[in-house]
Amino acid sequence: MSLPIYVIGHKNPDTDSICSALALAELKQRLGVDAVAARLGHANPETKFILNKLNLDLPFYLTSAKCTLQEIDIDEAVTIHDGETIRSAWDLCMEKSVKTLYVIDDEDKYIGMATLGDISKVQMQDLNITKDLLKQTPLENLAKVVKGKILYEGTNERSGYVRISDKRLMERDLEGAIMVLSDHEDEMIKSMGRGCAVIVIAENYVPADYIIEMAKSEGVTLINTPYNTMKIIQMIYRAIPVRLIMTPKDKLITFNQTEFVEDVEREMLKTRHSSYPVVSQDKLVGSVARYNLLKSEKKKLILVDHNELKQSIDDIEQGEIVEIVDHHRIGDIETDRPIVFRNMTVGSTCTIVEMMYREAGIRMSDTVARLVAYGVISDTMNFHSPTCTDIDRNLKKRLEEEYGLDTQAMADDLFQNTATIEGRAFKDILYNDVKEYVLSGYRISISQVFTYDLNVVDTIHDDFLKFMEEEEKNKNHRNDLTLMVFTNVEGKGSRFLYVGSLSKMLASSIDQFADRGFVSRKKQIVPGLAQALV
Ligand SMILES: [Mn+2]
Repeated sequence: MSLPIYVIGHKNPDTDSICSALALAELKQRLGVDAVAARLGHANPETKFILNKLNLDLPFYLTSAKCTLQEIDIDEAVTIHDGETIRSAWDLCMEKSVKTLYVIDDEDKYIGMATLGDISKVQMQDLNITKDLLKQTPLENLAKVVKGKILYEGTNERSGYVRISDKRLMERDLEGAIMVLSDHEDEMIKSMGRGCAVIVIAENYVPADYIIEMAKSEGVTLINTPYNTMKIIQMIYRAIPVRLIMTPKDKLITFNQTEFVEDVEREMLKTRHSSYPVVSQDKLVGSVARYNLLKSEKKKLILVDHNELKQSIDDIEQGEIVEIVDHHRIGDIETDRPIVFRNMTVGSTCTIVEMMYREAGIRMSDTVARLVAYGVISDTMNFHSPTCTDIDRNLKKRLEEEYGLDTQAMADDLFQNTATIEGRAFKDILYNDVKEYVLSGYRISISQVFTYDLNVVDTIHDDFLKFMEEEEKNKNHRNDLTLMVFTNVEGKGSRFLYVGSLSKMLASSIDQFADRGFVSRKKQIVPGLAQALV
């Protein structure tokens, strides 16, 4: 199994990060790379509106960069039903070249493990132990293991002892014994008279009717077999069912296929089995050994629309970053190997992805062209934001001329349907698009929401401030400044609400942001704050 490369946007995904992930994943696929778009959080209503419009499913939610057992190659679990004989178990081990069999019940549920060691022990260990096992062995197993036929099934209880005919036959305790006899009917009569439970008759000898009649009246089982007495004795102990010699699962380590490889590795170090069962809802899905873990690869990741650790998947160090496509400041990510790191000062990541299509000489599909259009419309406030560049405006032209898209109509439709804060929960407004920064040692979080009508902010002003203060109070680690930015969706200015210990100190600077018509968090607000904090 080889895993796809995951193309992921940032946490709290915005439209650009989802659209660019989808568009880049498709480009990679068309270039022959097994890539799949993923996301690191819930899509916002705007993105959902777009995907719905384009008839696309949400990308898959990637929750960890670590691999689980179901994402790496493991071995087939060779299984055997618990009632099977240890002879069948041995044959199966030889046939499949394995030392371990996983035992399942009638419902195919995993119940234990039997190793070659467990099987050979039966032949080597003290007969007293084996006798107890043989006592519990079903009659059908006894017949099966000697390729025999049950001529009559009696009721006598078995002791577990196996006896042959010898000079001292009449001195021995034959009560409940399994007799292995040849064609001597007088021995059969004697054994039955002394209370044996089973007579296994060698070389297909069919006893006379009166023997069968006697068996019926004495409660003795008669089995005949093509084997000779020597072979019968050799085989008879192999009739023991696997369930009697297996180690039950509660005494063993079992892994679930959703467990992480590194946790499995740690658990394995505590024990020294050669392989372990992997289950899903009590059913076996495979067998895992140390070498499976050593051979397993890390998850490969392409980051789009972000390049900072805290904006990416939590355990990113467990994965392998193979490429970054972004339009934000360079952050703190380190890699072991050289990678393609494409960072450009353009309005959206989708803009860069479209360049990559052109560089590869591949025309975007209609759906990808629309994804790219929505991505850039969303990220540049329909080409009005200060982050918008000539490169973005050229893209707009190409989308209109070469792909026949009406970007203004797309933007109107999108914003009218999604850009409103009216009726939205405060929690949703505050946390829908949050970015955290450390500036001059201060923890600052900036939330941004876009809306058609900024006047709505007046109606919620006091309540929203109260809400922000409450939220801060409940945090273990408070921000020095929490800033909520309400921005007109087409870039016609913003309104600001803020709480935190820096509020007083920064109040006049932030008021100026409003006067100066700041709309870009990245290009205007963050640099503005940084300057005010120097
Ligand atoms: Mn972006």
